[in-house]
Amino acid sequence: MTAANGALAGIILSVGGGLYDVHTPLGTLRCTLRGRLRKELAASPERGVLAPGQRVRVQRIDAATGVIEDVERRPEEGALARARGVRRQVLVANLDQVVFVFAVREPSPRFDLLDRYLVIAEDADVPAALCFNKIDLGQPPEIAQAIEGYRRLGYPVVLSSARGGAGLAELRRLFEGKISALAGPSGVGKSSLLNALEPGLAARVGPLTAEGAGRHTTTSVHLYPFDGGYVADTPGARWVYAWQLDRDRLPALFPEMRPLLGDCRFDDCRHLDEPGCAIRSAVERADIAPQRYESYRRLCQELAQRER
Ligand SMILES: Nc1nc2c(ncn2[C@@H]2O[C@H](COP(=O)(O)OP(=O)(O)OP(=O)(O)O)[C@@H](O)[C@H]2O)c(=O)[nH]1
Ligand SMILES: [Mg+2]
Ligand SMILES: [Zn+2]
Repeated sequence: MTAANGALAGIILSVGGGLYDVHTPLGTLRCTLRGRLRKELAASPERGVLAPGQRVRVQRIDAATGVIEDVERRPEEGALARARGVRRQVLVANLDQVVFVFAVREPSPRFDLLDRYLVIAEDADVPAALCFNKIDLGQPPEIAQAIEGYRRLGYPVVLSSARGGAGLAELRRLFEGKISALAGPSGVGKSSLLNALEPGLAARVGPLTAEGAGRHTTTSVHLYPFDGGYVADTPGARWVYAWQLDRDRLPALFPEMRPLLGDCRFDDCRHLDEPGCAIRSAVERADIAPQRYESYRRLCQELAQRER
């Protein structure tokens, strides 16, 4: 708890205006950065800003405030990041898992976006789980079928309703003792799920508008202490970006492709139009879902364009 130098171990919950809310064994403290640390961080690729989830050491000033003295340096482990110009911005650090949330209806799930999220999680080596919310609205059969496909790939799947309470116990078990982030498009019910698990946890819930973005939707990443762990609510939609993804690595980021990767006729097969491609044969046999393969093709093209 309290170290020899009097500093407290803590974890950053939120960041804003140069201030950091840090959860410590003595409560949540609003902290500034020690000048020396600020200078050190300014030279880092993250541009001097620490992310929620980051473990730090804090010198307490009084019951409500403190100063961050030190940072535990493992910024790449379990981090979800987005590109910001040429810089990289870590949105959440230190994650044990990311839970991608979609709605079964209103809005309908965009599986191409889900595949993009999954690739980014695989690339970052953050375990992924899926949550399909709003099942009180009923599941269209083709959606239910697609969801089963993801379950077969090995991703844990929770069907939930923030409104009716279905799946909440399962989500609670999923979150217990871990640092988790909820990510997904706007309006699927991420904040609502957190509030259903613990009233007031993520107070701002937005109405679903025509554009899918309500006035009160989540705008910044905030980590909440929850059941011995932490859960992050992240802003909707497009913040996840395939940051410097290596195109050669892409096939290995699709779990259903991994076991087949040595089986193509050509060692440098991109699994697009080459003869003797084991991946395309698997798609033809329906061992790989055509929709997943489409996502692969799309991401592959996108990365090729960016390499140019
Ligand atoms: N029918 C139904 N509606 C829900 C459910 N969960 C959330 N909603 C509604 O969906 C809308 C969006 O919910 P939010 O919790 O704000 O969604 P969000 O994912 O946090 O959205 P962003 O903060 O914009 O990313 C609100 O009008 C909620 O009342 C659910 O399980 N069933
Ligand atoms: Mg929200
Ligand atoms: Zn191939």
